[in-house]
Amino acid sequence: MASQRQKDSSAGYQPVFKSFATDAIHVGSEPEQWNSMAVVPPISLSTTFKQHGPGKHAGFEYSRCGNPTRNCLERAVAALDGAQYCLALSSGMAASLTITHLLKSGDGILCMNGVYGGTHEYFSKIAAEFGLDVSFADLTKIKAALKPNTKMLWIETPSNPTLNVVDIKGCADIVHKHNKDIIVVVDNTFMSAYFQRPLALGADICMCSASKYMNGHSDVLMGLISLNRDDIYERLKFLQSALGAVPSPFDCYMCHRGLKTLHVRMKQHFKNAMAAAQFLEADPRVDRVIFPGLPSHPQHELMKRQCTGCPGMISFYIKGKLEHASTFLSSLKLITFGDSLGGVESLAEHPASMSHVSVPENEKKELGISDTLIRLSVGLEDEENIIADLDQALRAAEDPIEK
Ligand code: P1T
Repeated sequence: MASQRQKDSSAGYQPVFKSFATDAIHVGSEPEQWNSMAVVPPISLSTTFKQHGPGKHAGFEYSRCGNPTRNCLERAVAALDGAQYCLALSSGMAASLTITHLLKSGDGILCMNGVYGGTHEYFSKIAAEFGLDVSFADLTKIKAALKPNTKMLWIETPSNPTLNVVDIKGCADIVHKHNKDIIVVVDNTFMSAYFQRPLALGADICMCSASKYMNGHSDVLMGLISLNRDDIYERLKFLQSALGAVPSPFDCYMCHRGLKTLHVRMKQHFKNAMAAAQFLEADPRVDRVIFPGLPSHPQHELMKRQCTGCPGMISFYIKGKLEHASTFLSSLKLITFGDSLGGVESLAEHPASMSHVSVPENEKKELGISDTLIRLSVGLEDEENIIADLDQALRAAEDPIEK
């Protein structure tokens, strides 16, 4: 017990921000915060904490409201996102749910077209039924999409799965000029804190599914919310505890551990993905490759201005029909055919029938989520092995297995 005593549990942590790598490894892991001087933060499993008397406690009361291990993770993420505050939730969707509870019935939420299927489903099938006025729009025409009741703008960049890059600063400036109280939220899942800093670009809230790159090992479900505004933080902190979608101390420990190698992992994801994207772009069996790091990407210049690199996410259209995509996916040997992304192992999925299955057919068509679209999450294996696997699966798909 005594060895797990935390001496400093202040939520209003000031970002250190001297160096990403140094902060990733040290912020939240200061040995001095524990009586034992542990270099690795201990996992505090206790759900309750002894209090001195009514209203008198040492910083923690009940684990849903605050937990030492979660506190360490939140301080680390805040530093990496250039934020004053961070709140950890039990999944990316739990983070989205908690953020939308900032709104009231009748308030408008403007969400960009082409977001993650689960986000689209939550906004259109759940939030809308609870009285939020949900609309989806192409953000290149953002001015026309704003309504008198718009209270929140939801951006996901690059978008899942078509990797559309949105101008965060451009959108935030327009929206805040229209009404400074509109809360601009950026889903930073794909870029991670390492490649993109939405708060520095004018966003009010940066959220992500840490189940992906931030944790990076496909073994934790987590959502993270970072922000600088005191007023929104107070409400979100209340919502985190009142709605109760909090992560376990073990998951907080795991995610905090994953963060310490984020900078190393992201550089290698970028390098491997660039090699795979160049291979696919030169391949006659592929119709079109979407990778923001390639000069052929429509928002390549914007990506270079807004981000410092690209994650391992590539989407491409295989030539042919559904049978060609299916045969490609079932022929992969090294790359795993499965949901999710952002882990050390390469993954491939079929957005039309998996991550975006809930998006209505007409919207999928408009967004380009066709039967031949394949999404890759390029991992950290040797790039030669990844490319060889893509090559052999493309070869197998030349002669597709008819279903
Ligand atoms: O799965 P969860 O941690 O709840 O995160 C939801 C989420 C939010 N935002 C983006 C951009 C996402 O990609 C996701 C989850 N995406 C997948 C599981 C997927 O395969 O695309």
